[in-house]
Amino acid sequence: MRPCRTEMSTKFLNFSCNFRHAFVLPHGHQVQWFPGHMQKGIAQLLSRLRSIDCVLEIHDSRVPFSGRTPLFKDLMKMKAHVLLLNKCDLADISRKNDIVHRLKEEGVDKVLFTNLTDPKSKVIKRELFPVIVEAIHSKPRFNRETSQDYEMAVIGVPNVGKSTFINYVRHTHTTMKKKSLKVGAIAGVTRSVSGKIRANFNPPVYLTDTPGILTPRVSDVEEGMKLALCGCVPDHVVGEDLVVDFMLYWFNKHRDFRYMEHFNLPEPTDDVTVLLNHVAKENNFIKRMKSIDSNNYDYFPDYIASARLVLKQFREGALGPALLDDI
Ligand SMILES: Nc1nc2c(ncn2[C@@H]2O[C@H](COP(=O)(O)OP(=O)(O)OP(=O)(O)O)[C@@H](O)[C@H]2O)c(=O)[nH]1
Ligand SMILES: [Mg+2]
Repeated sequence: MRPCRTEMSTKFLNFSCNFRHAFVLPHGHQVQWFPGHMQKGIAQLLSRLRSIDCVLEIHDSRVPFSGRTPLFKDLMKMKAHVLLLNKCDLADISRKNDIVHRLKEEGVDKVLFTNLTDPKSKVIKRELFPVIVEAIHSKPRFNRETSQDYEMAVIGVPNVGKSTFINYVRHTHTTMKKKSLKVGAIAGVTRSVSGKIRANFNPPVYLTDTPGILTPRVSDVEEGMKLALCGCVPDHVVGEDLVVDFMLYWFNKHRDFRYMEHFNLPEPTDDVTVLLNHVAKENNFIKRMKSIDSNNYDYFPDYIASARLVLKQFREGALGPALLDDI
């Protein structure tokens, strides 16, 4: 029988005394990704704001409280706002009510949890439009007061599922079955603000896709690393091995040793090279390099290949559902 989480945690508790209490980035490293398309996207979004009735913010439900760009919090005060916590198939949302409660305290009134891998999502089919319409009518629409149609901008940090959401809604609520937007499992697929995309006939609803936008400088290291772990920042920006190191730190900090069982490690570790070495050995990830002093080849464990595999498995939920923020 597999040991349960608490059994495992107790068994290895003495290991945890020596684990890190804070995550520190190596000197010269920072979580910073603000390419030109984000700056352009912000300008395009702001120029369209007059015709927008509601901002639909999509965020990753594994980090319900951290990583939201400050610009979105400002937009939330100006426009009707609905927060979709997406990818809830990968998140531990057993304390859903507590999450909603805390978000309410932060001024976020309308929250929906979505899983866009579920082709029969009841939330998208039944709950979404009534919640949006209610949000829109709870705020003045100014120049759009008499307008019969609803226009929304879909905003959020990169790789949270904004384009997937628009394709999904369009597919569910209209007869236009062709996918209109490009999606992908890496951050930064959408590079500019789209035109209006019809997403419903009655009432007429139009959605505008936007590029994922991050804050120019993420000052809180752990907040930035959580985004990186969820894939909202491209791996090369921080470094795959560093992102895995953060994952290890996070699991150990919460006395959650499921990584040990998943990767077949004999005991918990706080040293990322131990994990990467082990994964390299198990998967035969070997790097061949020519020696400088002889014509022979030297063989090393391929840490980058190992780190990519670990991250892929974490992000696909193979280690189980995660909630990276404390409630
Ligand atoms: N597991 C899971 N994956 C999802 C979900 N929604 C979207 N994805 C995946 O997340 C990845 C990113 O989706 P996109 O729609 O391209 O994300 P985006 O927010 O438009 O990303 P940018 O254009 O880079 O800002 C894709 O591989 C989607 O298949 C979900 O609910 N669950
Ligand atoms: Mg996109």
